[in-house]
Amino acid sequence: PKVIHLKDYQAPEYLIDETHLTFELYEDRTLVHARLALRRNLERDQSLPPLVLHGQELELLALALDGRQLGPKEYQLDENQLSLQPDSPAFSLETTVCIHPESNTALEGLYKSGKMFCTQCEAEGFRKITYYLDRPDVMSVFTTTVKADKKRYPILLSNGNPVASGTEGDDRHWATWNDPFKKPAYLFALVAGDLKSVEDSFTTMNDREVALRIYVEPENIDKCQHALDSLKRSMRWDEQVYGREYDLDIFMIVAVSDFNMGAMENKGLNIFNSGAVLARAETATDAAHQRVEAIVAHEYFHNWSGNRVTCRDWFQLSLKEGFTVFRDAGFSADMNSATVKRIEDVAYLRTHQFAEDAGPMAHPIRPDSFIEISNFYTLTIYEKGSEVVGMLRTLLGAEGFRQGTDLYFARHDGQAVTCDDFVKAMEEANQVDLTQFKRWYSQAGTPHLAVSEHFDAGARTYSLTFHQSCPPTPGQKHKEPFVIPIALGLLDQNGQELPLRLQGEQTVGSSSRVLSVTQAKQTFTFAGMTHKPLPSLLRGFSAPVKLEFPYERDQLMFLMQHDSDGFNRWEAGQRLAVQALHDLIAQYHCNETLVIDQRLLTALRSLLENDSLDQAMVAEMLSLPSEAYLAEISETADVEAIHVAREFARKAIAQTLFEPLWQRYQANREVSRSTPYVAHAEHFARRALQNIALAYLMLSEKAEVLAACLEQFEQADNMTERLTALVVLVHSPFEEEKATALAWFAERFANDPLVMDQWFGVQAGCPLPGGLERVQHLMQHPAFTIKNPNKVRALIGAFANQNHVNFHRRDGAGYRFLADQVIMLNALNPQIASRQLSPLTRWRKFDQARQVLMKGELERILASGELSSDVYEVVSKSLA
Ligand code: HT7
Ligand code: ZN
Repeated sequence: PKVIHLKDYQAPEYLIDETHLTFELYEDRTLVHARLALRRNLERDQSLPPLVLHGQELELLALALDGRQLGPKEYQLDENQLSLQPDSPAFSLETTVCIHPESNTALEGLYKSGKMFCTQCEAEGFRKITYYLDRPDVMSVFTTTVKADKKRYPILLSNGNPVASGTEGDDRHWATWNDPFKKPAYLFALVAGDLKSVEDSFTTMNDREVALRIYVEPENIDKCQHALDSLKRSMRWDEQVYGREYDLDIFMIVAVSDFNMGAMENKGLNIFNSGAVLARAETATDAAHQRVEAIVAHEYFHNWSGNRVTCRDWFQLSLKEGFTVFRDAGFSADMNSATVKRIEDVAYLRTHQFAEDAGPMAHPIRPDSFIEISNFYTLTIYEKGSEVVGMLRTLLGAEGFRQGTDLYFARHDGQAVTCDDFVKAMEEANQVDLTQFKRWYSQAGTPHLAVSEHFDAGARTYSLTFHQSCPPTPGQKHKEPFVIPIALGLLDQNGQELPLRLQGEQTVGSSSRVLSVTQAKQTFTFAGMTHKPLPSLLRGFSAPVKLEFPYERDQLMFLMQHDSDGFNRWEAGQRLAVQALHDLIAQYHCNETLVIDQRLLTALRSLLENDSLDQAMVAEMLSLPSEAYLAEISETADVEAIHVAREFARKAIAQTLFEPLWQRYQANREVSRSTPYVAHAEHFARRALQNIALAYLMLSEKAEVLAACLEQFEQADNMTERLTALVVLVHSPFEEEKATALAWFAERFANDPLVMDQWFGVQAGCPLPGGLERVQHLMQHPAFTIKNPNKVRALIGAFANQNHVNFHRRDGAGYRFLADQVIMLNALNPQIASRQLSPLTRWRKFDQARQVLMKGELERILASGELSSDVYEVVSKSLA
């Protein structure tokens, strides 16, 4: 397969001003007629080179240039393109192709999800619909007519505004849509189905009425309100926080069951994985409600950051994705608890993105090359990309950042641009030079930041010295220093924040400030320090780095109680827990009796006994670092030791803190029992604490806790409480109750595929022995199908990513199982196949014996026959 390089980018030879499409949808084929108004891109030169259009899996039925049918000698066709020679700088091209959505299992291009037709064109799916310049810097005005059977497909949708509709004979009808905004083909969408909608309207900041519609299959009509409310909140927030107004007369969301990712921001017609839009109390957890809110916002925000201003090429993907994740995180923080949102995002980044950045697929947020762009919808592009935008905001301040985004949107509206253009807007709006900062775009890897301190009592100074380094990543041995914004404060013995003045400064600044670390080694000295302070470093996780500071455990306990930065209070607790867990892992390695550091238990007790704390924060602080995070921070991950140590610590917490946990549990469950479900932050917080308490309490195996758990499972009016009860039962030794609960749940929710996904996920993640056999058995369940990506993620994905002890079985059966699934998926759905591969790519993290087994499976995949470019790229880079 061909490697594509950023350095080879060239502007397009031709542009497409207008795109007129007509789709004739049938059960056994679809005909696509395209009429394109093309012209030479004079930015290149005045010559007339051949026109080379992308096209894959298309059967060409007719081709005409300026109205004249071309004969076979007048064009060249191969697997990936159609070339012909234009004879004037502006011309029209008409094509008719036949495609087969009914047998498209890759879910890219036009395909069928259940009984409905839908599309997924990002990144390069449009070329599976018609011959086209399928690249994001070719932007065109689209007019689309969809023709289909009236009864089967009463709803016919495409981008933009509806302009005409009618019938054709007795059985068929048609609708025409026009999108006045120029857009690249990856934002094209079409939907045809028997759908119902919920409707509302939104009045924009300039008093324009926008119709809002969410289309779903009829049985899901009662699960749309939360998404609709989230959409309205997103629209208002984007006006208030970024000054962005919606532009069309209608905004539509369609929920589909078969979808490779979460959702897609097609202009005016977002297509969503049903799991990212449907939510109601009885069937979706609090986490699912929050996910729906975040994804609805994310896709809506793309209307400006992605659609009005789009990417010049796919190397610039983080321009829209990193920025839009940053925007949706800001929205979620404003709608819920900002600190809890930050904690969740950082925990996720540090566990999963840091692992990616340390693995064989590591790449900068603006990659230099790729084989298959679908493989680059990564945590690095999205989550680290968002962190990079966040660092810009930290360095420039909220106001300067907003001036930068205003300039960016105004300057580039209607254009396809680069990450450099974004940074330039920030520079020019703020009169700053961000040349060094741009290394975050070009260098991969997670920087290490080792910090040391020096207190000089005589001089009354306190110095912090920062050493930054970044490990080599594929193709990048040596790294230049990054600009690392360090938000920090210094605490005195009473936990008070000290005013901060750097040596040489005249005025005393505020008690929290941002230092910019720009050199490999750099010292900052604070003046006026009568006593040695305790530093609170990297507040709010102000940069995506691994920070080391030699904190003593008592200091961490002190920060947990006194730090004014909520994120760092949590962070101190995590550091304390990691140290305590590392003790246990060391004891396990030496075959010693395990003994937990009592200080961790003391710290957690004082959290539980303090009623004035935010319950969501208490729940976060009670959660031990995950096994995946403990593996990520280990040089070599010892799966068994990590699991044993963490389970031992959980049991110690459950035993020592039984009373306060039981009290908190009962109090919160009582409120839950008497309060109808509300999807709101305060209620999320109450249930979060109740549920983590229940998970600890069940480890005691006491009869009264089992009874409470069963009561919660049976009586809860919402999925958050019911699913937690099911999870803790499944993880418990109460075999009879577990089996009864699982059977009852499967029967009760047999007709709800998204709830069945949760049922599969609970069992796939269960760390008790026999996990692989349980998963293999569940693959035979009538509700499971490997053709549905949500099912694959719920069962195979949850097993390989969340069930470490079972997946990493010593005999390698877990690895063999995953490789078998990847080989099968490679033929059906290459994007899903290559995403499922990622646990195997981390083989360097494990002991020698496991490394051999994991590599062996990667080699077996490589030798298994014809591989998609998606799977080939990940496997070959992992073995390199
Ligand atoms: N921009 C969207 C990306 C996407 C996608 C990419 C590859 C294959 C399938 C896909 N479905 C959606 C989603 C987003 O970030 O908003
Ligand atoms: Zn996105």
